Amino acid sequence: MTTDTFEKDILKGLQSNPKRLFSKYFYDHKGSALFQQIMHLPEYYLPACETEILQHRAKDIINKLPEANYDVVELGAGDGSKTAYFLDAMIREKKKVTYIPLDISPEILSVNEEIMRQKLPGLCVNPIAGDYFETLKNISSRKNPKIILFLGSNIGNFEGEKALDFIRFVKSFMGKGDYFMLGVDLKKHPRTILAAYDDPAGITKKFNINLLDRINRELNGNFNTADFDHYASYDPISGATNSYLISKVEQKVRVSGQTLTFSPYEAIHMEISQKYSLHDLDRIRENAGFNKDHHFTDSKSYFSISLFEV
Ligand code: AVI
Repeated sequence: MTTDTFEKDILKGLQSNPKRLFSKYFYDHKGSALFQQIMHLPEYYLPACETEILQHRAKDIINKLPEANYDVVELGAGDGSKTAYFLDAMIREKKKVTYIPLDISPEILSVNEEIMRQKLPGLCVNPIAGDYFETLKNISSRKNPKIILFLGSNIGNFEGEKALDFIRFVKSFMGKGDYFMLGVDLKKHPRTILAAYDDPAGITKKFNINLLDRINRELNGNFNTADFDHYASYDPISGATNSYLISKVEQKVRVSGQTLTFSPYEAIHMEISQKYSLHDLDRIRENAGFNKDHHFTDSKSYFSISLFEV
């Protein structure tokens, strides 16, 4: 990503009505560290639920996979520490696996390789650094059947129809006998969801505010972050969790030489974290053109790892 794209996206978003920013820009160095803190918050139940499924339901998932050899391709793999549980189970079930983690960050892929070397010595790991919208092309020519992993509820950060577009895009690189394995946060009690995005320690607020700090640093901005508050809402009908920053006062802010005006209590939409029911997932699977699906949930039914079969 060039500074140009960042600048264009930020200015366009802040000049729109309603104002908006893009959560993909949360993850600079400080934002990534704050996200790690979020992952350890007691209210942010998602990682624990997904890990429970990967640890305790891996065998049930593998029972649905008929072939002996698989390429396991992971989109936005990060350090792969959760995925290691699934790969370990694959090996125990005598599957021959090549693990292909895709991530924008070469540094995190080195950490991923090291974790796999320690936890699963002998596993064949072929990392590919770059934007997975580009690097996915490299895997369609491979001969082994594929399991494409997209974990961590990352699908929830796509707005509306874009989630379905993305799943269709991934499917265009898949063939008969391949599987898409999607980690999805499920609809549940609204208060449980809201608490995950409005933690009392204020880490999620810092995570959102950090994007204003980033704009100040990289785009010569002068946001006074104390003049903004964080607000999250959850709509139990649509399943949309939306995060906003609210301007507490009327103010003018300069970014990249442009003046932006905020009315009192004007909101900037920061992020959507969409929640799905299993029924919603069945519909998405069908609309994306997959044949069948299987859902594997944790003991509280908070989270699903759903397997879509081509
Ligand atoms: C990365 N993504 C799945 C997280 C989510 O739950 O939407 C990002 C996040 N935003 C606030 N807390 C966590």
